[in-house]
Amino acid sequence: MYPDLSAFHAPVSDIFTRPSAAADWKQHMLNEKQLSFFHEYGYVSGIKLLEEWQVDLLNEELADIVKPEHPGNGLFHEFYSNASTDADNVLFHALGAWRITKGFHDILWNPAFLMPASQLLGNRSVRFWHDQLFCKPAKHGGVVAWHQDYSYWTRSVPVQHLTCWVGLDDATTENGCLHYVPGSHRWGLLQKPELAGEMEGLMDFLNDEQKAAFKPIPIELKKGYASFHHPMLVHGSYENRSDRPRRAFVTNVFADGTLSDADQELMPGTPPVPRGEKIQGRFFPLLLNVKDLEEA
Ligand SMILES: O=C(O)CCC(=O)C(=O)O
Repeated sequence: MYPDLSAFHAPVSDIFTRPSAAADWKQHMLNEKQLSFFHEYGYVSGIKLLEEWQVDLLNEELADIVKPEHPGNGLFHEFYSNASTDADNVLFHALGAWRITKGFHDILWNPAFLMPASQLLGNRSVRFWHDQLFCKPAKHGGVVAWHQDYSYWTRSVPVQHLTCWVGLDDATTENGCLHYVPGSHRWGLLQKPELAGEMEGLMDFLNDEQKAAFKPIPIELKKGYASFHHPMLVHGSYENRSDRPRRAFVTNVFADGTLSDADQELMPGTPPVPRGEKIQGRFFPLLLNVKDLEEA
């Protein structure tokens, strides 16, 4: 049987160094300006998370696990070689890579990700929700339709979630970078469209005021750089018709103490967490305990 790395709630390699002193954490802190930008607009971008050699390593692992015949494939919670139904608009989308390779496992404990994540969650402990791979091939890469992440996550309450998107390629408007609608995190919960379906599907669910304020901006990022966004922020990405792929790894977390609001499994293939109980256990590890910041 292929080893399931979800058994390990700490790094299993030395790809990322674990901070041993408070200063090691502090170097990754967002400043006041970045924090207030996030609260005002619903995102903050341009945060360096990975060195080039770490990106290369992750891309090597990715090249293996995108193959459906990979021996660890059964560990993915969801796996779509093409999440759209159109061969000319391909979106590779998979959840659960952290269970399969060392790099995608250990990236969850990357201090350069955890420190800002804790700050953006209000200086709270950070618990893992799930990961995602979003990859668009060159020439025929598909869209990710406008959506709010929380519209897919209402089985977990309250809303105290956070998304971190990190590029494994330089992401530009040409190869289908992420776009945000600044300020839309204050629009309340909207209906959820088909993720790899019609780009503009969300428009049917917006009122006139929201339509008028719908002014997306591209988030161009060098590989290894990240963008954090609020769970209610409207975002999406257009096709990739360029000569370059656009690969990305996404980590979704919530503040420790988030509860299940479903009697069914929260993630495919995991035991249910009864409604009203705290989400924790093998598939939802605590990534950062704020107490560790004081003791480091
Ligand atoms: O990578 C993309 O284009 C979409 C990513 C996304 O929807 C997310 O990070 O929540």
